[in-house]
Amino acid sequence: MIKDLYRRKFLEKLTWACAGSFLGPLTLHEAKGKNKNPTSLIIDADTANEVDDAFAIARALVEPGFDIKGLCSAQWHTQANAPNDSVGRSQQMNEDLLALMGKSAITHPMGSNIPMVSQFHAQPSPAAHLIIEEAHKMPKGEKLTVLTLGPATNTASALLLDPSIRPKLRCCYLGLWYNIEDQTWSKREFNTDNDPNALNVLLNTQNLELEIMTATTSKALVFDKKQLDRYFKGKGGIFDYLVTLWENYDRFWQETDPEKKHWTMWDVAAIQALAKPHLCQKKKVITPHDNFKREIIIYSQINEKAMEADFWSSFGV
Ligand SMILES: [Ca+2]
Repeated sequence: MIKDLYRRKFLEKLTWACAGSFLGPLTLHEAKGKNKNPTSLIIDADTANEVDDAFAIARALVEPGFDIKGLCSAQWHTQANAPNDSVGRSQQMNEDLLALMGKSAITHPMGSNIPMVSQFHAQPSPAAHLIIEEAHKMPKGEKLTVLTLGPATNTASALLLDPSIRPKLRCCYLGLWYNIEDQTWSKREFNTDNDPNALNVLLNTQNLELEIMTATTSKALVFDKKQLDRYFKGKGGIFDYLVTLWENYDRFWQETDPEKKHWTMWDVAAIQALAKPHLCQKKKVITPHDNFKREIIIYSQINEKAMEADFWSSFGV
């Protein structure tokens, strides 16, 4: 706990030290790529649980093809060291990231701090209400994309609170394992474990557009610390924030790679799939056997090398 508090305070200091120091070049880079038909997007992230959420959010914030309607915070609780206020930690990091990138004007409501207790009971939160509000604002025939980079608590709650948003939503979920050869699913996966009821709402809602970036597919995207240092280290602002996050995160889950030379960027793969759909292959599959039987989409393959190259170049470094 002391170590965690120390890390938190260190990152807070880093944020304020870096804030505003690298906003100009990002703005210039963004302005070059204005998109006439951007994807209306809400990102919902358990940002503080791991490193890759922050990399993914930073990438999304420089994507000219996105019209970001909100950045929501999500809970997680299944890690041994998960704090009691996990959604508050995610919220704080979301605010830090937005401030560092000059994007604090993007709405950033807090999500639920607890998962759903059943598939029939929503956990109301400002995040769930933003999803409802923005879905209703979408013009006729257009959908709001909601990308969950953590458990789907807020999205599923929005659907339960106001089922009339269903035709206005395209839900993109990061999680689950899927064996393409055997056509079998496994729900023993971090985001799913943190709210299995919420995922079941998405799977069981008839006619809900649902795309899943599985852990099986996204695990192929692995960043190298040498590349991170080459492109970001010493550049200030968001760049050194992400470097520091990588270097200071306590990777309790594995003994291999103790020097943290590599990092699996699951969440970045999910963002890149929306930003650069030509770098992915999709496939129609049937939902898990214990869910309502219907067709959904999975990302079956990604071009991880091209995704990584695009990641670095999107920042103009
Ligand atoms: Ca995440």
